[in-house]
Amino acid sequence: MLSVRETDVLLVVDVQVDFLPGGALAVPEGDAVVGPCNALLARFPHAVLTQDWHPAGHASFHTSHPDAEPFGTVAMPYGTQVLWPEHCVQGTPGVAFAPGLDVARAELVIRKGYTHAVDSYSAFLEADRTTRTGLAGYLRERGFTRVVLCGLATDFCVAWSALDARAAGFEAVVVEDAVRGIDRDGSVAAAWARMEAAGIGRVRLADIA
Ligand code: VGL
Ligand code: ZN
Repeated sequence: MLSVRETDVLLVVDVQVDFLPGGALAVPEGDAVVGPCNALLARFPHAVLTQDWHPAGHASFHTSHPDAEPFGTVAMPYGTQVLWPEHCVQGTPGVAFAPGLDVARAELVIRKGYTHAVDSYSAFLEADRTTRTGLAGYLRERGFTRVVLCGLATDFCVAWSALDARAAGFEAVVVEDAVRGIDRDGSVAAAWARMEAAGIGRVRLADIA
């Protein structure tokens, strides 16, 4: 059970056209999170949306590396990078929020992944684990103490954002029926295990009062 507090902020992660079925990097059942995210947007007093926001030719795209396949990996200065199909490119239709998402309830949209040579699954810290997006400072300045997460994808942007929220000193809770994962090589189960080990809560929509 989770009782909503005035110091809670809902973080709606990457509910964008390219992550929906038919999109450039479709998450299985990605469209199933829109209704639950809207229910959460109606329930929580404050909300922030994130938007994956890559420049054309971004280093996380397989097309930016000679002979690379989608979902392969490459060594980057900051570690191993999964190579994705081109997705969420600034100025394309796929970067938009999912149709029907109640974006009007959001007080802030935080964009990430705009640095050409560095990816950013996390809404807090880029993949170099050094460059900050400013979100932790914003949440702290607003007096929020707990971050409740929903959206896409469980095993990448949701998990990394939840882990970094926790590392930044916030409580973090993921709403399990308001997220969906990409799930490559058991990555969804691994993400839940990492989140559990970090003290991140896991609730269902029906458990929120
Ligand atoms: C995401 C892979 C690449 C996500 C974003 O939103 O989880 N995954 N870019
Ligand atoms: Zn991305």
